[in-house]
Amino acid sequence: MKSIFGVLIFLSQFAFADSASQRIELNAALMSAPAGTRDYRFKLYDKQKKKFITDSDLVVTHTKKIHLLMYDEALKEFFHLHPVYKDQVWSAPVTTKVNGKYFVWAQGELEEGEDFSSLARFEVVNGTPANPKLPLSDIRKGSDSGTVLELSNAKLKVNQMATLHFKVTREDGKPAAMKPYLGAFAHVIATPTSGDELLHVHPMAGSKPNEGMLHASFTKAGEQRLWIQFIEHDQLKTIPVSVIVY
Ligand SMILES: [Cu+2]
Repeated sequence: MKSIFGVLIFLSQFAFADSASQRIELNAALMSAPAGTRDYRFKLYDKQKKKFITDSDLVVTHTKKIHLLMYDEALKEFFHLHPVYKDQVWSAPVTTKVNGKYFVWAQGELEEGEDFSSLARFEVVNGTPANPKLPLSDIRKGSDSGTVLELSNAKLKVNQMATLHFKVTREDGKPAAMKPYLGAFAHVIATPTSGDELLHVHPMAGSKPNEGMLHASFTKAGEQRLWIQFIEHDQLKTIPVSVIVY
């Protein structure tokens, strides 16, 4: 049995837009760029303190100061980056090949203990055609280079805490070998199809080494994309699945 405290701790990680997210503004150097590799450069402005956030204004969460999450409107392209702070600017190299409008979120925690999750938009042009925006439906199983992830089919209701069991297996029959990624058993990043909300939660390790338990509450009904990231056999896996919230 899980205690309610465990649930609360996981939820408090990075909730949807909250007061600190309104407070911290993501000011990117570029709103649009040709496909290819570039540094995504930005500043974080604290509207309350009326100053830009430096490296020392933040505490480390899941081994990094800032987690930068980027995905396109079709919810197919996905990047989880860790910008570094230098000369008053945060930056992370990113290679985008596919055209489209992207959502970019910078997540972190202020020294005073407030989490923030700040959104900017970015457009990629002159690359391969944008992914079509297709229905996601309920697909709770996916794989990445031989590693298979499956979520249990618990029914999900809007604004209600749900428990999803999380199981990792391998196509070659070997036992799955999970190792923590960025200080967690796995990282789950979820967004509704509108793309403009973000939930970032961490499943707990389960009783078996290849199993976990994910507690999540979705604030919007409809389809949700989930990207699930973990390390298995020393390789980072990123597996997209999707669920429907009623
Ligand atoms: Cu995470």
